[in-house]
Amino acid sequence: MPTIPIYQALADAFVAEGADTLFVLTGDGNMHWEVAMAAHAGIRSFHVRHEHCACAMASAYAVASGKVGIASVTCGPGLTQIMTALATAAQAHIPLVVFAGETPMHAAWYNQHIDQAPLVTACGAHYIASHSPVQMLNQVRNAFFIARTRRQPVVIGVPLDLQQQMIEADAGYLPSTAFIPDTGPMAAHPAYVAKAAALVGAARRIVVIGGRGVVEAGAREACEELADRTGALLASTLPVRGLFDHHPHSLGIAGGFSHHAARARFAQADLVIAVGASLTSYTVDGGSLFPNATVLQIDVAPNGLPHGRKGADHVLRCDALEGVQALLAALPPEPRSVPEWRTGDLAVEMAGVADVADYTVEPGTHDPRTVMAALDVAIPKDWEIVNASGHCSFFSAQMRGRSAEHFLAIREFGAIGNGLSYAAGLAAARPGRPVVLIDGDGGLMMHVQELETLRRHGLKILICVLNDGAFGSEIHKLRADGLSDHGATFGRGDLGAMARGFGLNGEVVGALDRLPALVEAHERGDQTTIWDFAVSDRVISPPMRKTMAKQKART
Ligand SMILES: Cc1ncc(C[n+]2csc(CCOP(=O)(O)OP(=O)(O)O)c2C)c(N)n1
Ligand SMILES: [Mg+2]
Repeated sequence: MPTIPIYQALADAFVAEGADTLFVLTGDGNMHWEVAMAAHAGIRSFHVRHEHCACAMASAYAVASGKVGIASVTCGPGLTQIMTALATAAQAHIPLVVFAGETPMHAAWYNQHIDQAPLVTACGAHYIASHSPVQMLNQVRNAFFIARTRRQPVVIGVPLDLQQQMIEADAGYLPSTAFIPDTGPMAAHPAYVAKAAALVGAARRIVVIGGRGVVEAGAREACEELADRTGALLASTLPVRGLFDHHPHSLGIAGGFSHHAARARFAQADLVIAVGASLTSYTVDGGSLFPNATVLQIDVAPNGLPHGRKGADHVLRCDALEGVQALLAALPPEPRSVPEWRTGDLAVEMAGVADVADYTVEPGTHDPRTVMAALDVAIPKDWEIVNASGHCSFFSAQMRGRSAEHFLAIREFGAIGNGLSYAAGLAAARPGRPVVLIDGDGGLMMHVQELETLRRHGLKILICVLNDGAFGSEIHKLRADGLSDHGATFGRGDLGAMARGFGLNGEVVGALDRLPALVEAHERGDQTTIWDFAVSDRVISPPMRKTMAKQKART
């Protein structure tokens, strides 16, 4: 049997697991493995400037491609850099495998040594310390098996001296997919379907909320049929925003980011049917969105206590499509007419601005709502949209008529600074597709070094910055408490000039009527573009107003 270095065998096993795209920053702990990976035909490696971004890009790649995301970092300081991205991936149930080195097994001392396992497990990820040459490839299979079946990030640590040892080349590696049982779709229990049908029969004002499970199961049309049969309205969670936008009785987003017209309807709902949605605190807006509704949940993994709050009143534990179809079969075949609930003017109301509060903006600044409305008109409806974080994300989430498949938002763990990485991961997953990132100035600046990565790898992204010159989320809360906002205000530098400094395109956008021409210019170009919109820091989003009201009530 010929022998090869362990790092080579490890790379071969990753490729056998279907790895095709790698996000990496190299050091002693992973450089040999990375070169062995890159030597495989068909592997694309994105070399980034900060390990956090490798992990965050791989996360977005996994979400956008449906594959396991692959990132790699070196041992010690490389690994400690990815804590935030790892925790986010764990909370978002993103399948990820991170190849990390470990410091040498046989050294008396190594300056980069740290106990890696507790760092990784504290983030909610799984750690595999791979120290046995005999088990080395089995551990790669275990890592991918766990990532795929538990939807959990896994870090494999292999000591860098061990990586150089020789093992027999194994041509018969069987990937983890060969071991995942095919259980078929999960069907609903008939007795529970009958009870669900009775709940639906007794309700008059129903809202069907679709989540990620609807997209994954291909249950969108079935949900619409359920709504049309029962005279219900439709809504979606934020991650699949736009799911029912084309439907005349859609309320858009359910949750803290709801349109004011949707919020008023939700308050009157007497039954919410949550399909493939885990009823997070975001979706139920901390429990305040539909206080008068009974909740029926159709989900493969219903949780009775999501985010510390009561989950559903009745549950169908099954796939989204199976459950909705079973419920439809148990309901009267004739569509029910509920004219007082399905009023004709909903679509007109929803087409209006999501928040109508009156604010006067300072001269030389835009109202972020006006910017987003203009962008929504100027940017073609089928472009990929990445929603980032910060106060401004309320405004950017309000774009309409864009399908859930072309929208990416990973909000778990609540970190800012991921927008660029998520847009890059999405662009890597969908080559040739136009990608738009809408981010705040603070979020963009946190990992601005990745602009260089975008340029070097030719990733073309349109970055729209809602630039309030501040950490908006902080200044509004500080002001509500009567405290100085000096530590969260930075002023509005020229982010267009900054982009040009990176060899990209960019400008400060004043007159919004230039947007159609600017979209055309971006389409013609072959580089990332930054549009810097100076937005007022006086316009406050509804969720922020709610937070501020709570702060004021406290004092
Ligand atoms: C990693 C991390 N650090 C700090 C915070 C606290 N934080 C939440 S929003 C925010 C401001 C973001 O600023 P920007 O991207 O400009 O958006 P804006 O709120 O101004 O619209 C900060 C600092 C966080 N959520 N995550
Ligand atoms: Mg800001």
